[in-house]
Amino acid sequence: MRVLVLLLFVVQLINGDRRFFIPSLKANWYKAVEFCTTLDKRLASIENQAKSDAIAQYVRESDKFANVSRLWIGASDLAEEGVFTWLHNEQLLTYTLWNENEPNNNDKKEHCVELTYHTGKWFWNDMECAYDTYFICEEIERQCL
Ligand SMILES: [Ca+2]
Ligand SMILES: [Ca+2]
Repeated sequence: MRVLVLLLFVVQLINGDRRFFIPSLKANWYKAVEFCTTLDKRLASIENQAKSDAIAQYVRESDKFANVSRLWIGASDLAEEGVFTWLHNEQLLTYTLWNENEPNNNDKKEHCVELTYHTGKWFWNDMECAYDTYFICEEIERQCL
């Protein structure tokens, strides 16, 4: 059993965090949602600090980090202005990591949430959904029946 755990740990180290995936293409938020779905995944949600840290680490270790400074995640206020919810369960965001003065609904056009990297950290920003950028998909947890 210990050997197995150790082996899994080593595999995890080699492969990085397999929960997440950043496709090598840019897309608007809607296309990003669709693309993750076609991979049998979903646009990532970030419900807590641990997940936020895991995603930050995944991006840092990915081969795309040099190119990626903005990433769509699966939240928006498309249903009701100013009320941000997670796409997959329509729940209000409880944990948030908004940048200073965000979300600002700039030009009254910003309804989709992106991760943005600057000054060495990731923050959230509301952004125009039509903007083409990278995005992060995550595995969908499945209940064992
Ligand atoms: Ca908005
Ligand atoms: Ca904004």
